[in-house]
Amino acid sequence: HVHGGILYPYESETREVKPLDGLWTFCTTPKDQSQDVGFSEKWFNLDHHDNKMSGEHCQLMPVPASYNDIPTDSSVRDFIGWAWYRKPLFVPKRWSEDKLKIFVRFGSVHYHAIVWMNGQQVGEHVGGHLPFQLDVTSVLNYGTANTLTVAVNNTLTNVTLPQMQIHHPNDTSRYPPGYVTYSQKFDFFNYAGIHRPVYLVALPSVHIDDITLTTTVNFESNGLDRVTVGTVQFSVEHTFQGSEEDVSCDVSISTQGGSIIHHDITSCSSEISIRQAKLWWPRFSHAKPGYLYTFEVSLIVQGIPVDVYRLPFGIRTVSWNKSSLMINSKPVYLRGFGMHEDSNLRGKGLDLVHTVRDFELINWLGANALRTSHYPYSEETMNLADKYGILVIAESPACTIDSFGEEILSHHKTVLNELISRDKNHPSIIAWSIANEPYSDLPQADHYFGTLADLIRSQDPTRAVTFVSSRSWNNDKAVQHMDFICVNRYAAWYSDSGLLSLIERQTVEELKAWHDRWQRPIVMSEYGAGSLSGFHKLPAVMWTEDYQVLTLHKHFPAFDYLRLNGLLAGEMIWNFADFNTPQEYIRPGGCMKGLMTRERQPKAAAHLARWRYWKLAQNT
Ligand code: GCB
Repeated sequence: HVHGGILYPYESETREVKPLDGLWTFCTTPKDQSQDVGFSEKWFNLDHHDNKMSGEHCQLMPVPASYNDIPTDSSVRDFIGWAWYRKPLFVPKRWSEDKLKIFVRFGSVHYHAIVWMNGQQVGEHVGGHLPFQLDVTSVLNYGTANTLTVAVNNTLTNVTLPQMQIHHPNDTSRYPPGYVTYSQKFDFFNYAGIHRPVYLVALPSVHIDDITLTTTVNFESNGLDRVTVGTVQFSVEHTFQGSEEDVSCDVSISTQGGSIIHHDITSCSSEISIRQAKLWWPRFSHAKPGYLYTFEVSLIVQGIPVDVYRLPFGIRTVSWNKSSLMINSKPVYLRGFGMHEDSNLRGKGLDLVHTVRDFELINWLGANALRTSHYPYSEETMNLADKYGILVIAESPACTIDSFGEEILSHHKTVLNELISRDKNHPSIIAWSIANEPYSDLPQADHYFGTLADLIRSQDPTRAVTFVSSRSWNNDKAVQHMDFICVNRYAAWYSDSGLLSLIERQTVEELKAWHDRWQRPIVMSEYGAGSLSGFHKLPAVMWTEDYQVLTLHKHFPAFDYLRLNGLLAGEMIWNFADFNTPQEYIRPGGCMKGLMTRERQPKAAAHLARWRYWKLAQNT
């Protein structure tokens, strides 16, 4: 059902975008009814006089947002199954007169979504973190009212990403008959709903369907000067059915300031050289963000311009050797953190206040990198990473997977294809992470990760392939397929709890062993300690801000030793901010390893990280 390309819905003179965000009707399946009731009673059908999407199980719900934390009732917070959304909308009459193609586009819906327009099913999508768009041209009522209905199921299983287990306890002395419980291995709350913006997108019937841009950088000598030459290879896909000879592309490139530095009418797959190119990287300080050009293309069919799209892009290359990652052939040392899309009340719903605040804080901290742990983040986040000049390890939603059968493998391939197709043009993304902390010591992990690494390389040979291991350097079966290796370790927290004095020795030994065995760049992708904001004790104990500060501080000499000996390519703190998790006795209301509180204010450790990262910024 997913349409070919999935370009970001920018408006242009030929493209109209109508946001559908706002308050929608929202209903969970009533507790005493079967999960199928919405389908058997046809809640999507408008002809019903007794519209079932009203009553006690229904309310108004903001979109985008997770539905879980907005009502005061734990039955919505903990709801598992089919939830229903509905929104009335109008479509102008001129949209039918202009013979447009109309799509409804969802930034993401967690997890399984089925979509109806005016009672007709128009498609579905499985996977909670990536966009999809469905053609609704033939089912819309032009010049009058329409109804959009979405059924969303957040049930996760052994063949979803991430995975979750369903239990049917049969001890009736403790559980009522038919009782079901769920357990998940991944450490973040399974927020659900329509998480990202929803748009109607009106495109010309023949339109630009996809654009792929890749860049290379060369240095030419020009007498005494060295001239930077950026090359942009582009390929523009379109929906014209006739002969390719009738199609051309009017392409221009403009600078950040808006001056046009290249203009040509060419074939839709070609190459452009930019002399004295401004590279996207490095950014010298937080005042100088990543440099973005604009690629503008007008699709010309039989001599007539039909569609215009503008794509921001940066010129840079990514490479690696056995000890370093390199941008534009220069080693770069990553200093950053893993993050989460998570905030108070909104859950995983996109909130641009939070998204921009996060990037302001990333700058304040002096970080240069982040990992989209443990799933693809919003397109808006990726656009901001490009603008702020932050390096991104983009992760697929495979967190802590422990079975590697053909069904999950095939879904994992689909997800990686969708991720690469969405994000391939972002200069910020330097690597694709296949998974976080899988059971990669199992023998099946070899075939599973080998297959996925090959798939990624065939789709995108311009970036590195990695994954995040919590296994050991001598039993991990996935690592052999990677270009660089991410390792998570919690010295003095999950192991040798409270024993801060062991951190330096253990960190050096551990990371050195990985490098010695595999001879690839190593990134410490998680380390840290939980702290309750405002809780202090001296001498420090676990859960105090003081202990978190010392935990980070004790790692720094180890990192410096490794870095200066070519054994470490980056350090990433777990986590940027506190975030919500399932209820567990090791989680006092969430994972508290944030440098920031969940409200995005600094804890003591944030000041230490800031001091460290700005110092590294000067020395590396
Ligand atoms: C990990 C996981 C991360 C958890 C973290 C923790 O290893 O990758 O998802 O949040 O540990 O704090 O337990």
